[in-house]
Amino acid sequence: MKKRPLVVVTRRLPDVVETRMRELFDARLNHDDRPMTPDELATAVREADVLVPTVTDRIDAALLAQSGPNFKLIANFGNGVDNIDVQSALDRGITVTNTPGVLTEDTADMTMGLILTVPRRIAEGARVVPDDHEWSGWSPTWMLGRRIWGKRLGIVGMGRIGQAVARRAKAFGLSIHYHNRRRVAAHVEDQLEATYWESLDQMLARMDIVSVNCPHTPATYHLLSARRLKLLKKEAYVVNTARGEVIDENALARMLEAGDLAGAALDVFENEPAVNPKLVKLARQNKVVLLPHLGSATLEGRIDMGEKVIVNIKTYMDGHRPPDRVLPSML
Ligand code: 8YV
Repeated sequence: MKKRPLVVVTRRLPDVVETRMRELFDARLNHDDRPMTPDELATAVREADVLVPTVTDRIDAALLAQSGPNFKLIANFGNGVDNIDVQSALDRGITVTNTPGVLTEDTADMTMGLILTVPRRIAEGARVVPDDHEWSGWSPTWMLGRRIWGKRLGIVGMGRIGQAVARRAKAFGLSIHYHNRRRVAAHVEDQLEATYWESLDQMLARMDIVSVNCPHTPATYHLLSARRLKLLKKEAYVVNTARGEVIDENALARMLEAGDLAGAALDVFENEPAVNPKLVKLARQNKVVLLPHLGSATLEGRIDMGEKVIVNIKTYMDGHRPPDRVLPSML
């Protein structure tokens, strides 16, 4: 009988996914409600055939140098693979896969929800529960937010998620603008009525709301730098459901604190799972909305991601190329 591969999963997955994994593999599942420690990850790559990491697990060259003779596959539970040194893995004959396409709509829903909410949530004095636990009665000038209908939305990164955000935002009456490494196909631009900006600087200076939807790569690290953030209008909002590393968080915090930006909503952070204490303080001052990386966090989406992980592992173990193999050229 063929030996079942030892598969180490770094975080708890939906029950239906874990049940299937136990049926198919020698599954070692981490049910502690915390990330695995570096020592635990080192033991995993030393002993396992397959590792299933999530976004906060750093799979770098130093860890991969400790991998054992059986370790051949990193089946990432997630679309973004910036947590993995893909080139080092490939140099060691280790295949990397991810879970593309199944979290697009959920992440776009969350992004659109933040685009709609933030200009109203960060209205002056707006509170979920007023401090005095009773409201001073409705007034025409009470907690005034900002209209988004008719405003300009600048999307940084027009891939699957960026385009899904554009489809939603168009339906809400926003004017769609985007900056991307490459211009998208003309028919896509036409469908979305989207305006391409070759210059990110020029786009940022003219937008009312900016949505970050690009992957984190060496080229996009601090793409929204302190210099670029200063190009934004004071009444502009920033929404980030992509990767925290794309924005210079400290620069953003300084602008929010100084009132040089109307507000922001962040679902991702530079040093996850830690959150910049300056942002936490600003959240208490109602100048920023913070979420703990919930963009794709639906039960259906997590199950779809888990099923893609299982297919990638099974395909690889059957001696075939996994459908979601990641190559450095794709990043
Ligand atoms: C996932 C994400 O939840 O898939 C991604 O790239 O950022 C999230 O939507 C996360 O990766 C889970 O590991």
